[in-house]
Amino acid sequence: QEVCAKEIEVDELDLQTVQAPLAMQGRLLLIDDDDLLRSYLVKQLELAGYRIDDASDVETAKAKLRESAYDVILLDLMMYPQSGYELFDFLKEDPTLKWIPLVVLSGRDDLDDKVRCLRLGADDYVTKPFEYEELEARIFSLLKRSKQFEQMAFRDALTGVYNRRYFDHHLQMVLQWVQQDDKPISLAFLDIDRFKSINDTYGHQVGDMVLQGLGHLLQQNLRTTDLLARYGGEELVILFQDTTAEQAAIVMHRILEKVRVQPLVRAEGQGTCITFSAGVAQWQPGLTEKRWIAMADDAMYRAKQAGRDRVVV
Ligand code: GH3
Ligand code: MG
Ligand code: MG
Ligand code: MG
Repeated sequence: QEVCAKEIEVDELDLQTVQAPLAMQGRLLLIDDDDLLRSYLVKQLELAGYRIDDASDVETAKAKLRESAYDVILLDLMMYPQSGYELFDFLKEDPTLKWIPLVVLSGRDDLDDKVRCLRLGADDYVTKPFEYEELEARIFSLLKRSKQFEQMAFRDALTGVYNRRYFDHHLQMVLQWVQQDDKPISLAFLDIDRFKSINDTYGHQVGDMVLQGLGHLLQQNLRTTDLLARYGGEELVILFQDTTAEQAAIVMHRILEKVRVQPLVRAEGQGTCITFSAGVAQWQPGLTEKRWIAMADDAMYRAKQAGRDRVVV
């Protein structure tokens, strides 16, 4: 049965992506040991629409940076026991963190500090005391740039989810952190079942919409600490922080139950549902990146072999 592309209506409920104002898309991390300044800035920036986390020392900041994705970092220099400078190396060594715009908030209006910070990778240097309006405007401007950069370098153009490049970088870093941490961490590989027949039946444009719809649905059903990326054509991968394989499988299964009945695309008033096969693998001490991916991929292959439309651990 042939369906003309013009007759395809994207399910509005599923695909309507309301573009939030820029501030609302911005997630900030504020690192400062001054409690008063911190609570003031958190309050002001939240009112302006930003999502903001804060930390009063470098170690706490590192932990937060490992857990969540931030768009702009605000960093105080004079802190105890570690100065703000201690964070520069940590950021520089990470292929994804090093791109996050960094604003230094410093009490020192000192030429040496300014030059040193900018050379080390800071994007801006603001001297305390500052006017809130000016700081906010600087954050806004950096955010605009970083959103554009992220879109081009780290996002998949079709679905908007992270791309393979970002995923590979991120996984590399996660494996360095995971050695020091005893929280479980799991990987899920997902491959759409018989996707070729969707393309053959409805055309590539509908196939593309199905991919977009699936990306959107996954994003809505995952936590912000879970990382979703497009690994290949119709293969997606999810990295679950602080999650065992069994817990990840439950999440994947819940999503599978949704896509079975919830049309991602409507063609001629008729909804097209899909199924997928997924494989889950939990990281174990000694596992390399490659082996870990292979384990999740093997589990996914077993799901296909067993008849598709299922999740295998
Ligand atoms: P299986 O259940 O075994 O996974 O069957 P399948 O048809 O999904 O698998 P196969 O690997 O044979 O085909 C994958 C198809 O996905 C072929 C390719 O045309 C399609 N595909 C890959 N990327 C895209 C894309 O970006 N858009 C569209 N529309 N199709 C894509
Ligand atoms: Mg200080
Ligand atoms: Mg495939
Ligand atoms: Mg497939």
